[in-house]
Amino acid sequence: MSKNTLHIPTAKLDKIFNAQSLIALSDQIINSDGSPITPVGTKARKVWESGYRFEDMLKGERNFISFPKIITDICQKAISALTSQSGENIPSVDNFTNCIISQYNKGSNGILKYHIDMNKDHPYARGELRDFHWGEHIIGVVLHADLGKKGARLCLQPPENGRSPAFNYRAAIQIPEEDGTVFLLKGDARNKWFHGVKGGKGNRLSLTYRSVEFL
Ligand SMILES: O=C(O)CCC(=O)C(=O)O
Repeated sequence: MSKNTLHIPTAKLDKIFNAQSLIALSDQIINSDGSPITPVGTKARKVWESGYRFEDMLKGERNFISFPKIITDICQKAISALTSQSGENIPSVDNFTNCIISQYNKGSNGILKYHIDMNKDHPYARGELRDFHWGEHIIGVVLHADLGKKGARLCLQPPENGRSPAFNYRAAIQIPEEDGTVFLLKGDARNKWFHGVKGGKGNRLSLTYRSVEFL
């Protein structure tokens, strides 16, 4: 699994939303009874999830938390950017039925531990076989990048002895990030390599879009 052969298509969005509008954005994610979604996570990483939510699906629930329009619009822009700038052939926006907003606060270690999102060859979560898995294409949009060499960013490393590697920033592939960077995880980058987010000096705000396939 050579670093040189790993292909991670990237693109850049022209117009990006400021941090203020993103706080407003997370407020727009509401439950079906109109109450706001409570973010989950830790002090280092706070997450708002919409669409088919992971924890609900684990319980066998199939309720769908509508995307705020802006979340759908950004997904469409990201698909168009990856298509026009990287020549990618990506399923249409309707296929992306899960979105998380991740707010990373400064920290020194891996804020998001290395993992591989469950896939068709491994539809397991927390050690159990599930009746759904995430689709092949995972789109990331960096709305607010933590700039600089030591900034928080997405890292990828291959497995070590078949397991999750320890964070090694020198060995990792680090995607260069700026506000508006879009990346696509598919193929080996999505299914074989581990990805995670290393902590940085400042904050980072990202959107992750995934499709859900029910078995
Ligand atoms: O924040 C990111 O860019 C990546 C998020 C991610 O990999 C995940 O939530 O599984």
